[in-house]
Amino acid sequence: MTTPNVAPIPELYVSYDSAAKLKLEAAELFSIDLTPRQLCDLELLMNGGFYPLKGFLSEADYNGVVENMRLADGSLWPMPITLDVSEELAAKVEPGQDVALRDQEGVILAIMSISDKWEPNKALEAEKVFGADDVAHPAVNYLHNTAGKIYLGGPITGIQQPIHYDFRARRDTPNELRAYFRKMGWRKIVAFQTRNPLHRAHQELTFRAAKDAQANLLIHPVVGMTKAGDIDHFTRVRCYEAVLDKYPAATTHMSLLNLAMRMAGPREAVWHGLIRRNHGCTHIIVGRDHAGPGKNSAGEDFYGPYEAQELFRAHQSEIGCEMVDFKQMVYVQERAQYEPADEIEEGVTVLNISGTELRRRLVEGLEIPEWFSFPEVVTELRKTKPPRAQQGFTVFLTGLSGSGKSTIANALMVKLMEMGGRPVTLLDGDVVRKHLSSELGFSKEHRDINIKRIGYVASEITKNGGIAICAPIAPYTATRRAVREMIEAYGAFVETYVATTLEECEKRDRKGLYKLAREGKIKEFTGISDPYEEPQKPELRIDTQGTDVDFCAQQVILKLEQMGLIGSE
Ligand code: PPS
Repeated sequence: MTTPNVAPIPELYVSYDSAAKLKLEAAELFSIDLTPRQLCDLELLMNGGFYPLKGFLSEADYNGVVENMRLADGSLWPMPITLDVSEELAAKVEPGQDVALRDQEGVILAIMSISDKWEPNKALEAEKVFGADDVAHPAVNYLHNTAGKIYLGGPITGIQQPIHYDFRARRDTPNELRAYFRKMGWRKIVAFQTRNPLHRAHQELTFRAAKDAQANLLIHPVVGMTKAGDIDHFTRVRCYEAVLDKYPAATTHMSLLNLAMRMAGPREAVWHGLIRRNHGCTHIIVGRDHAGPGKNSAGEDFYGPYEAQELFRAHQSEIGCEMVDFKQMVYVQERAQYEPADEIEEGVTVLNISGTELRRRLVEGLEIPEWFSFPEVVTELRKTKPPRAQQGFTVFLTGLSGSGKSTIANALMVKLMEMGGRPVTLLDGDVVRKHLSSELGFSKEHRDINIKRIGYVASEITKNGGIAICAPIAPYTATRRAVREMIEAYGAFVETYVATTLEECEKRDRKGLYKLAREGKIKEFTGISDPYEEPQKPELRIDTQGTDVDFCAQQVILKLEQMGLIGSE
């Protein structure tokens, strides 16, 4: 295979002088504020990480990519890189128009010349690209519940790179990496893609992969967007830095990749290969279940364990980056060393700690042996993952109006305050509507905004080690899920369905609202003239009928205890 890192890769940036001028002109244009995912995509579009793309996909390119992983000109590209916007925004722009693309602080990063505007068939995109139209897949969920309805496509003129304040020295554009490899005289480079901390087995396998290929090693972790619940990139980078010292000096390099992953398994592996080729790598390690999204809604894997490797192999020559098999390394106790799992004779003792077991040990503050991970890595992980009983969490009570959410929430708050240790904040439906959401009504759109505000506040409380108790109606599954994702990035989310029936709520009618709703005097009333989607898999379901508040609150306390969220530290 030729060494792809000898020449620079085309970027979409204009020269420094033109950029200043263009920026002034762009200030006059209609602006689009990019979402975090679009910002990640834009960075890699502009710096050549997504070469040969010249901008967000046009409709013809999009159709080709969705259908058969090819741009309209026939080149291989597996992932739709699309600029999704709301219908409202789309109505304000037309093909032929230039728009300014800004980051979340309003800094102008690029100009896009809109060539296409269309409404995509998202169900088809989900089926073809991600393998199923199932919102258990994080990218499909994003597609249906976060992404806008309309796509804009067109070439990009890059003005400046997105700004990063963290780990600047560790971030490289494809051309910076290519230049580094040239300077070091590295001709063969194996990339290791990861979104997890490296433990000893990873260090052994990457080292061995590079040795076998007689190549240098690039640890190339994703720091853009990974899977909800992953360890934050600040912690991970500190862990990677600790592991870097364990490789022989001058053979290994680490660089951070601001990619927004889609967890698309096979297609994602091909995409990762193209991105690494663009960054000057000649090889990439692809393992079992590469970029796997977890289980589908039927509890099965979305992709076969080796599907990613198969698809990669089928397109390897076009990708321009060779696949290196991920050799699973296991620890052999008798010989006190790591060895490839497929080379071990019968009868020896193989030790392993699964990801789930590691999380359990971290959560419960238990020992993590040195043969499994480097002590420096464990120290970093423990700093961000203190035992559960010291972490923040959110109890999210959902149910019909008058179901008893507020009463249980108040009793729960008092009990938790009595226990002490963590600050407790109650975000009751009515109270939130008074202080945070006073301008909102009860349309679906307004309810969603209201719940996302609650979710945001609760996630901040959780992040900072407190307890948030929320008690809104929160009638929509997708919105509750969005809140769960926000919170689970920092701590536990205890969805508690207060399952009082509509008949019972109406019978109690504590605020007299049901009567008014029946008379049509209150519109869009949950349960009467507006939907309530029952939680299918809440952490806890409380039937309030025939029980008193104290007992209901006690059930929550017991659940928290069972989850290790309260109790001994
Ligand atoms: S939502 O859907 O989660 O945003 O609703 P939430 O903010 O929890 O609602 C708070 C209280 O508003 C009263 N109320 C209504 N509820 C439902 N539908 C309509 N149309 C409505 N209008 C007013 C109701 O008393 C809710 O309080 P709770 O504590 O749930 O009884």
